[in-house]
Amino acid sequence: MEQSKNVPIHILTQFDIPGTLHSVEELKRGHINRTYIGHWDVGGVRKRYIHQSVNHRVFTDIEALMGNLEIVTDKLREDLQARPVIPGETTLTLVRTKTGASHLRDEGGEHWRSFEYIENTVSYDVCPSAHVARESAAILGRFQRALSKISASEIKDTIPYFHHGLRRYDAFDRALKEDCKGRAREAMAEIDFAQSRRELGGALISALERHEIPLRVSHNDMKLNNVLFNSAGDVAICLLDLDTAMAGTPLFDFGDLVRNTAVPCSEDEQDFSKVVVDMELYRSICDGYLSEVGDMLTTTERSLLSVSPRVLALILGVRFLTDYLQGDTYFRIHRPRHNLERARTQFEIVRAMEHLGPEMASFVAP
Ligand code: GN1
Ligand code: MG
Repeated sequence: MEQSKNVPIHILTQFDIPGTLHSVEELKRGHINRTYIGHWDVGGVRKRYIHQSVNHRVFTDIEALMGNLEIVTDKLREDLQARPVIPGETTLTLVRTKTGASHLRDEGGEHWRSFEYIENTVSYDVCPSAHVARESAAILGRFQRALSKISASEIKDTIPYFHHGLRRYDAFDRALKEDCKGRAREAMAEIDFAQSRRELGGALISALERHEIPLRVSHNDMKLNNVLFNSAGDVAICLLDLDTAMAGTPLFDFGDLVRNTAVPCSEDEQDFSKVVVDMELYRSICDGYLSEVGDMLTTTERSLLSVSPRVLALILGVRFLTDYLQGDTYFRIHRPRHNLERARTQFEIVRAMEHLGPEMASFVAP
């Protein structure tokens, strides 16, 4: 059997899949978990399944994580049954073990889980069209609307203070003070940038903590490549990566989607002539999103929509920079200084959006 390195076959074969495992290949995506495709022979037919090892240094409470996943996918399935659906529209389906467990721990302490593979789909790392931008925003809106039926307190925090801009700045301050790898001197420009935008970093979390906007369940990792499209690539049918779905604000998701979808380049693009906000993509995201949740958002939420992409890009940039200063212990990197480059790109996005402030606000004004 062909096999990716580090995959414990004896763990995968304990999942309730009525066939034999033929081969496993790694799906190279994500900075945190490791994801594989298992090819199985099921009654003479080749079938695919997703197998994933959850990064337990990042997700320390696996029971909370898997519990949330069940609550969220049940609610999404309920929503799909309660309204006219788009052909192919679906949600993640967990495959349990033969003894009914949602996950298994291997000898090295990694937690493994499996999902049904959703066939005949495509996803995008870089947004190819206004139509795709609109679709991805609409599926986000449907997700938030469905989850508005559960209270944020029913879901556990899988990573506490995840988009808490002020705490992210505290962690950055500590990393900078320690400078354990002596890297601060080559990151001075980025450090200065981060320090000059501290107030922006706290904008959304302060509104939440002052109860100016409601706490709701949000996805919290709303990247375009977490949206599956149908095989023609023009209809969004499933939202992936539900591990950080927890209490937050829809503004985290709208902001995250805009920062990575309306800026059509890779997250580590170093040619800054490409790091520009495409206003047609932005406008399509606004249209698609508001068509689904326009009547759900409060006036204050709506008035913060246009600033949220800036906040999310800044917080992510600060997280990349912090990880760089700490020696790249959190985000998987593919080359030296990768996290510093990622931080630069996010800060460039913040700059671009600062110039477009009033124009961005005009499409989402309450
Ligand atoms: C991480 O691993 P991935 O790509 O799903 C990170 C997100 C970042 C994203 C940036 C748990 O997500 O917060 O926005 O990288 N996830 C976690 O690409 O930290
Ligand atoms: Mg993720």
